[in-house]
Amino acid sequence: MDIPMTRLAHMSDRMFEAIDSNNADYICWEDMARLADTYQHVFEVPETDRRAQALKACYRMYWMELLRHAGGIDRLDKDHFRLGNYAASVDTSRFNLTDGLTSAIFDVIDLDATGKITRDDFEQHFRIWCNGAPDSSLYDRLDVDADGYLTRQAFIRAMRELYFAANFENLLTTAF
Ligand SMILES: [Ca+2]
Ligand SMILES: [Ca+2]
Repeated sequence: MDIPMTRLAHMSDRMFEAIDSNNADYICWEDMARLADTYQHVFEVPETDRRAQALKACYRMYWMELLRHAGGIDRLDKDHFRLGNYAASVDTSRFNLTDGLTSAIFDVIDLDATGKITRDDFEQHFRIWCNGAPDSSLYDRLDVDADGYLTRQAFIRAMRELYFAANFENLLTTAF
């Protein structure tokens, strides 16, 4: 399948680089599991907390979906990862991949269960994926009502658009 260099492909490649933390040029389940562990560590979620377990279970489902779409292999290089993400994103027959995973991530970030995450929470999340803090204007744009918090819905919507928007800037201004 020939996949155009869409926003999703771009995000997939950035994700691949973050997940492939030992620069092996392929990722396996252990790499994905380590990512879930990183969330647990960064947000200081106890091992026994249901939300930490749910996040790992979601990553496991995500991994199984990627393998299913990539076809009979148990590790993924960057192209297969991109193909898997693309196929999984258009196939809603199993579960809504990004929303389910994003919601599990939100639960871990929102450890005090207020239903909202702060700028600090958001920036810690961002650092798991990127070197350094995000441009502070990103949070300002996501926190449309400027109350200092992102709700679950706003967070899920923001992640959805980061993945799928061909033109993230334009969509941000029209979607909220
Ligand atoms: Ca909170
Ligand atoms: Ca807000």
